[in-house]
Amino acid sequence: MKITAVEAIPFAIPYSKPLRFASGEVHAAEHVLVRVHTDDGIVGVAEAPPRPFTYGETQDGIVAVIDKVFAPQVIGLTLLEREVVTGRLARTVGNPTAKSAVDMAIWDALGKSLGLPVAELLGGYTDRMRVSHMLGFDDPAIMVAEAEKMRDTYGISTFKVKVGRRPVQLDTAVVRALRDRFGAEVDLYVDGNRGWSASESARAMKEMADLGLLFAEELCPADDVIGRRWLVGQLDVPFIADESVPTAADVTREILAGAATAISIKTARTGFTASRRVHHLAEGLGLEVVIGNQIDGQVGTACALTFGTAFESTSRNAGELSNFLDMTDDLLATPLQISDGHLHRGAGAGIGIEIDPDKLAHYRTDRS
Ligand code: MUC
Ligand code: MG
Repeated sequence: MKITAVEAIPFAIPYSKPLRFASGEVHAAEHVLVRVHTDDGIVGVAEAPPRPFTYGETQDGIVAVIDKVFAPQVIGLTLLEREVVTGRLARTVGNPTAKSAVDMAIWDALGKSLGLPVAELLGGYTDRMRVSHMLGFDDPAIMVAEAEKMRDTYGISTFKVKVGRRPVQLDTAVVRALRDRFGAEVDLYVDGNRGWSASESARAMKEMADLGLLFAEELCPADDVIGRRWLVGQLDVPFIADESVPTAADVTREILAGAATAISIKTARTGFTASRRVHHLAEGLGLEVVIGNQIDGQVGTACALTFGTAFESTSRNAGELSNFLDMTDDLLATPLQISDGHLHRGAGAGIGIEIDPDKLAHYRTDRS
């Protein structure tokens, strides 16, 4: 079970429909596939999605930090020394998705070595999750039509509506149009990606008070320290911290400061090892959690599903597991399938996926 090599392979897969939100937009999945090899011939995989507007990472930077810093730190360790890996990677500041992909590829290799699903090694609570679909910026009618398509095609009935950075009236009109179209058939919540001020957020939430929202996520920046506390204190729905809580320590700080009352867990930024710490911390603090999406491809989605299905609290709310539907293709030999509004995890060992070598050869960008 000794780690012999770590590969960081950049690839690019176009989106059929770009995703737009307050902090940025994504037109192609320019991610990094991480492969961890062992001396037994096992290969563990995971993917890192660069999100410069959220964590400052770039695709080139992820490849470089893995090749030059992380790979030499983990080669020679065994798959069972995950806390040693965590300690060594922690010597480098930042780089959350690069660290997480290395961590999750090691877990995948461990599961494959043991012949067991990682979801069962982590907790084994369930084998499926309800899916929440994220609706990116567009005209209200187009966003309603997308929700209809998601409901009719995949049975999805929970929607996270992107808001912020455009006229407040336009955002609230979208949420109202969704509620008018679907009534009580759907669950709705909003995510501002820090795009409103605290006072704009308060006004918007008042305007939407009759729309039965489940949550409000990261409506204004956590750096607006007093404004954010003022906002969170007056809301009657949980306020989810997402990009403001990339580490367990950030969760503690934001929650104790009254700057959030729930958290998003994203395996893309905390892997399995640190997500488990965040999950246990949330349980100890009595916080509601949502499995979030870092605009993951199917590899990343399988990782999020693995973690989400491992515990009761992570599988209670619908998980954001459908962004890959906006991509033209993916790397898996057997694509993930959402049906009846649920995603089931594979029964296979590790994270339960297999990379299609032809697809990887086609989409990787490090070889001509
Ligand atoms: C989300 O929940 O915010 C968009 C930006 C980011 O960091 O993650 C995505 C989705
Ligand atoms: Mg968010």
